[in-house]
Parts: sequence; C-alpha cells; structure tokens
Amino acid sequence: PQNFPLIQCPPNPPIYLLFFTLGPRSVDAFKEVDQDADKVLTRTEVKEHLKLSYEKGGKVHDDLYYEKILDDIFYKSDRDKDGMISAKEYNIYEHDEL
Ligand SMILES: [Ca+2]
Ligand SMILES: [Ca+2]
Repeated sequence: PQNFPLIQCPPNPPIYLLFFTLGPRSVDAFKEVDQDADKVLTRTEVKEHLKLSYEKGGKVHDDLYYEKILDDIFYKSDRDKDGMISAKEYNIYEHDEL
C-alpha cells in the first residue's frame, strides 16, 4: 500500500514533537524509531530515539527527564495500554479521529 498521505515536515523536527502532536505523522519517523521493524514501538525504542535526538542536538538529560516524556507519549498514543504504540495507534494508516 503506497497510498500514504504526503506529509510535509519541517527539517529535522524533534521526534517527540511528532508523537506529542495530533497533527500529521510520518511513516519515516515511525520506521526510524521502530528499530526491529516489528511495526510496534516499544518504550525502549522510543526512549532510545528520544535520547539520540536530544544528544544529537547537544543536549543531555537524565533518565527521569526522558521517562516523563515517555509517560506523556504513551499516555496520549498507547490507546489500548499494552505498553506499545502500534502503527495504527500512531495513526499512520488511518485517521480515525481529530
Ligand atoms: Ca519495534
Ligand atoms: Ca498499544
């Protein structure tokens, strides 16, 4: 299926913004975070990516900082509360709300 909506992203958006916002979400961002390509994002995967994004920008934070962001991300995105964000929950494949 190649009928994903074309999404315009600003260059190098902080990844957590893509999770936070209920705006357009990008397949590329999802794939980038989903390191084992099993189509779900675990807390570990999201955390690793968060860390990388921040450290790339020259900012290092302690674990607690990332955990708080993760809590927020999962609170907003993990609708069935199984501790993982599926592609559907990430809203790539369908937009069933807003
Ligand atoms: Ca995964
Ligand atoms: Ca879930």
